Amino acid sequence: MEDLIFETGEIATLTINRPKALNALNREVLEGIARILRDVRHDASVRILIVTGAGDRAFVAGADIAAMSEMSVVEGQEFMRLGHRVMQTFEDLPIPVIAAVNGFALGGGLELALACDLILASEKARFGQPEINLGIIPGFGGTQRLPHRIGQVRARELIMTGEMFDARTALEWGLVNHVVAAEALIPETRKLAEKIAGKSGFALRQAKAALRASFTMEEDAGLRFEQSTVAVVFGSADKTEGMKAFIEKRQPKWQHR
Ligand code: DAK
Repeated sequence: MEDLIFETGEIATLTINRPKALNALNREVLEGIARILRDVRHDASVRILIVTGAGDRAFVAGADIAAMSEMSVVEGQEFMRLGHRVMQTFEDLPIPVIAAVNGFALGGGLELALACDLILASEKARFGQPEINLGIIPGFGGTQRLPHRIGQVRARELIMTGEMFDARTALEWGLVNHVVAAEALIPETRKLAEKIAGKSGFALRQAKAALRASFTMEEDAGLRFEQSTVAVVFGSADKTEGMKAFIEKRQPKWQHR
């Protein structure tokens, strides 16, 4: 599919490739992403996934407005379900996902970034939930994930005004992990990905699942989930190796990649 470029490997990269429409998400693109994520889930050789947008203007400028303008209520609901499923699949992937935000991340584009584990932004990145300006509201999880990440106070203002904010503000608000020069975005994202790819894949999987519980569970249930998850990690070969390597003052050799 031309609108998506997938480069596999230990560090795989998925590029949304519709630069003429600022990489807006239509049904075909979302279905294509769903297929790629299904393959990634079953491919043990992929250890980290990077998601980015083609061109130098946009990560993803939102759901495709031209396509949505033609949709009936029923079609709109199908589209919304598809979008939600894709965002949840990113969150449920057993490997870390890093969004490399190279430009506009608006509406469904910000929602896509919010479904990733980490976000690196270029200095040119601009974020926002401008749906209110189209007479709608965020439809791919933004009303839930945005307040979770940046707090109710800021999320309410952003969703009600539709205003954009820049990369420095996103950093200050704790939405993005790092802001880098535009030309350094992909190299820096890969550097971070390599650092994480050097860890135990099993421990990373459990960490991701436990972190997700902080979003999906009440605190008490989440704390119990962590206890049972850490018990599983304690039984792993990588726990034995990690601690042995520390005591022997050498680098660990992970079994679970
Ligand atoms: N969809 C489709 N095309 C888009 C687009 C989008 N979201 N954003 C930009 N484009 C297209 C433009 O139409 C233009 O196409 P041509 O006219 O060249 O054919 C091309 O990309 C370049 O854009 P501009 O000419 O507008 O470029 P500017 O530099 O002047 O402005 C901009 C850049 C990012 C500020 C502007 O393009 C813009 O405001 N874009 C729209 C951003 C936006 O509103 N995004 C949120 C979309 S709504 C739901 C399901 C999902 C959702 C909600 C509900 N249910 C089914 C209920 C999610 C909604 C959204 O994501």
